[in-house]
Amino acid sequence: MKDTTTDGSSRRFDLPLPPPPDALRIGPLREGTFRSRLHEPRTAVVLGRWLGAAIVLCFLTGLLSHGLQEPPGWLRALLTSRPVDGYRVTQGLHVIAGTAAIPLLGAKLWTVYPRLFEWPPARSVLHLLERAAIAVLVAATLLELFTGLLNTLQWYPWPFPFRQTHFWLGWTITGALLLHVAAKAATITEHWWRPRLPLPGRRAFLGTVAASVTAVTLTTAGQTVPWLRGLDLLAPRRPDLGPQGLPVNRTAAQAGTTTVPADWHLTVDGPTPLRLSLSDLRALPQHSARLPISCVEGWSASADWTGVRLRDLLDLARVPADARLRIVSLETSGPYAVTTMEPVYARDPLTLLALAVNGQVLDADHGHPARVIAPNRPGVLQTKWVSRIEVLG
Ligand SMILES: Nc1nc2c(c(=O)[nH]1)N[C@H]1C(S)=C(S)[C@@H](COP(=O)(O)O)O[C@H]1N2
Ligand SMILES: [Mo]
Repeated sequence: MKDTTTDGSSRRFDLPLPPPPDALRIGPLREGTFRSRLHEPRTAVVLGRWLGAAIVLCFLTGLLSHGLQEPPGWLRALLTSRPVDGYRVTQGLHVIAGTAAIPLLGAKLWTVYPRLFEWPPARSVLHLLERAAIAVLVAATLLELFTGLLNTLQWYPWPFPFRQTHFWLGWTITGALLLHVAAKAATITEHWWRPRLPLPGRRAFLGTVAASVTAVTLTTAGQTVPWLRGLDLLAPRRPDLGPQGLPVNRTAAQAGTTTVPADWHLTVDGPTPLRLSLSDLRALPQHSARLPISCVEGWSASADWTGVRLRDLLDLARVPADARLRIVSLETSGPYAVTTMEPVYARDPLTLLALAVNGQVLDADHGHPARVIAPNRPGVLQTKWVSRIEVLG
């Protein structure tokens, strides 16, 4: 133990810093400012475990969602169109865990915030670096949860792109969290197990935090978990409200697709190119599938879709089985006006160019005259108002 300081950092690689003059020790920097007994390591460790679990779950499900939205080359071969509800579950968990992390982060920061005023502010270079890593961790986590929450409300009051920022903050948090856990390893191990002597008030505090997490989860998870729908008081979306019983993210009016041109037809590229009117499409064999729309914002809803199997259209156009597709919408601008589809989805018997939903011709807001619906995919890729299917080779 002789190379280790009380907080577990190694002295051999460390440079001590001179203590600052005591005259600077004013305001909250004075000793005895923070009186609650609950600003102590066991409480911090218990909350850290819960928060850490939520962060890890968010990170893993977030990586998956990011990868599915723009699969890099190596991932393309690994994509699967099953289970049908896979993305609904992983993205539902992402938003549920992220929402639960908000009260957890609040409680954790309250427990440890007196450390912000610890004296001396930095004992050594290593201590300074450790504190800098915590500053990064706290700032990145606050920003991540804030942008994520606002994204579930479809509100983007910032000039940077949401998804890329959210993604890189996720990596920053993960790196800073690993450093934090490594730096605090000694404290974490010491306080991991339940102490013999309970601290008065700790159980009540942790119980209150657990109750808030449960309340927040129960009142928002109904946007994706059907049996919690009745409790869905705070979620931004009711998955059963909207035209034809489905919510809408971007309406036809917003996309500029309210009036479909009278000569609308679907073009399918390929060795035998197709040009099909709506009645041509209706004359082809129709299939139905019950598939969810699973929005990255965390709401999801299943519906009965009817239309032409995409693979039937591709076979008619003699498109090679391993071809990737580009799906082009009538919408001329907007991030989802053009999307890419890998062959596992394109060739799945459940993937439809849907013309109807829940027994009715598609509403303009759901993509009339035709939209893509495929299993186990993010909602952003379920392109509405389709006009052209191109072959990427
Ligand atoms: N052309 C086009 N298709 C689109 C979008 C869009 O903005 N433009 N939004 C997507 C998103 S984010 C979702 S969640 C689903 C929503 O489908 P719905 O409005 O039918 O529920 O459509 C997707 N298809
Ligand atoms: Mo979405």
